[in-house]
Amino acid sequence: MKIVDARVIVCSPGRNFVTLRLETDTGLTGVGDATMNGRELAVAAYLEHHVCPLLVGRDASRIEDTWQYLYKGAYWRGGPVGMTAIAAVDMALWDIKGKAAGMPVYDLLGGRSRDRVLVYGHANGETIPEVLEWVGRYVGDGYRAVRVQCGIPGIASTYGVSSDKRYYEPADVDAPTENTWSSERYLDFVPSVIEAVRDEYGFDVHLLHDVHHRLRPIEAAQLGKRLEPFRLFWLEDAIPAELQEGFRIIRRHTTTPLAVGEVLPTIWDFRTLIVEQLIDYVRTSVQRAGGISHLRKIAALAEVHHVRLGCHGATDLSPVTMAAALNVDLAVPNFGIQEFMPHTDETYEVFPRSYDYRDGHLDLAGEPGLGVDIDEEAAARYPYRPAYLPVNRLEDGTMHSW
Ligand code: GCO
Ligand code: MG
Repeated sequence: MKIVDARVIVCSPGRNFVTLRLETDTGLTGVGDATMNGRELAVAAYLEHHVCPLLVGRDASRIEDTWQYLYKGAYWRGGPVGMTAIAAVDMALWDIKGKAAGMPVYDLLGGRSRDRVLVYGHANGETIPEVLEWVGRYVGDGYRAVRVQCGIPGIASTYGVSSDKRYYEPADVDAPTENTWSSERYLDFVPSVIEAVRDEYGFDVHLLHDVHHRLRPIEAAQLGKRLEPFRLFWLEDAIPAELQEGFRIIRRHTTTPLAVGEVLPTIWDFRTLIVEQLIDYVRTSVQRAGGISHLRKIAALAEVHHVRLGCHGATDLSPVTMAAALNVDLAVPNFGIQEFMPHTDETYEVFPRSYDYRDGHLDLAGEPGLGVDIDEEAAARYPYRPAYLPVNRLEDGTMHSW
């Protein structure tokens, strides 16, 4: 079965997505997600100029060999652009293999290890009463796990807090927005937010919180310690992910579970974190970490060290990544939780999907392949628009992680 066409489709049904579509001489097609928020065209160009020409004529059934060919063959290995491009190819090839076998990809990965996939939703608000209201709505919608983010008094805008509560979208059209940050104000305030949610809703719902790479290790250690009584499911990206040794400091001081890795693309980026058991959840995604072939190796290393998978699932990962993630989530033994932010109706129009939310969980209908596709005619109605993630400065103007 040979690849006869490899096409990159860039569209913006509410937000930008980059999708790879492969076609084989048998007529079977496969899709992969290559979206990198705020830097979309870099991955599109990498695919168009350096990957697609190499794919035409290759045997579509050789998934692992193609992965190794693109990873080792580039010489300049790793990195988010290259790994996202490889991920798209890998997803599309698993999609084709599943269709050729007449099986959902999770069956090719060993079959279901569970009946459905636990997800968490995003509750946020400018103030504690607004946060409580939104946690209540998620609980009312059946969610068993909710991420909680709140505006910080004295800071004009805060990560994770948006006016559109259902479809959080941090990317801005044209130029990056400048935000201001104060770790001191944040640390003074955020424990009271989580405490208020526990007071109102008790301990029956899992609570999660995302620091979004903003603290120093000792600050993160202090926060983890102060949040212990509220038993978070996880504290996410407490410090920048590249500072792996920093997690030793956090771990030494707190038993609050730690999640990290939505920006980490390879198993080598996770090695120290997993092997030294410095984290509890791996947060990367099929799309960031080189596709299903590579993510399942990360998951297997994590399994050995009793670390669980909690894949990134923000709206900048297309429904193609969500479908691929669900196939992995259903199959691996060490699944923890899946992030889920629903896409807009326009996005679902472009990407017909076979997964659905019900009662705090997502599940796939069991269609052959990944269980998702792209409608190219619909995609053509939503042309690309330049968009950037915000940037962040401290109150004195110093650049800080966003
Ligand atoms: C999350 C993430 C996202 C990122 C976004 C960047 O935990 O969902 O932190 O909200 O900010 O994916 O593109
Ligand atoms: Mg995050």
